[in-house]
Amino acid sequence: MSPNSQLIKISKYLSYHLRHHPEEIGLELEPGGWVAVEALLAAAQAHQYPITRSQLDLVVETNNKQRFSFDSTGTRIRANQGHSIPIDLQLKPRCPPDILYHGTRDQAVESILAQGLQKKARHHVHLSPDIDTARQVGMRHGKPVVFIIKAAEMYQNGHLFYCSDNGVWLVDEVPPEYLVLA
Ligand code: HQG
Repeated sequence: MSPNSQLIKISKYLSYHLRHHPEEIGLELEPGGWVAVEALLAAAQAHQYPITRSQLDLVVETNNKQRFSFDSTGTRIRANQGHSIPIDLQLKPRCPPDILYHGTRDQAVESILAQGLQKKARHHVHLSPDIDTARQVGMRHGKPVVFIIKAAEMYQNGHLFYCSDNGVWLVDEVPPEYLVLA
């Protein structure tokens, strides 16, 4: 296996356990979604998925979407966003840029225009700061379509926005009146 594809596999393993199913390897996430690095490496080892500390460092450093962070002491790790389990990322509300973007598949457009964007299985609706990223997110689901989100207007009307450590903007919902097809 090439070093790169090995790191992608480790990233997927980490996403699965740090965002969705920590209990499958006996982990419990602390407030903020953190887990001790030592506990994570021991749990992975105990479940036939040994990861070295230097492999973990490389994944955190080189991951294409900066999906994971160490805390300031380097002793704890978390996924920056994308969780389905109920954890509080302890992010502070922030003022968003005027416009944000959301990529989806063409088959969802009609329902989104009627109902707005909903968070589905995740904690938040995920919004991208640029149209190219949004298009790539949409491509994961099918033929991509991008919505422009009137973020400043939403913010003025009291909707709270958060920004994850890797630059993904998070909101509870986007009602249809703030959506325009790009
Ligand atoms: C759609 C990846 C019909 C929504 C990405 C999306 C992102 C509706 C899907 C992150 C709807 C949920 C999140 C409605 C929303 N009717 N469809 N009313 N409201 N939807 O995967 O935003 O690789 O939970 O458009 O890069 O695609 O995991 O959300 O298509 O940042 O790090 O319901 O996941 O990052 O899909 O992706 P998802 P998403 P990672």
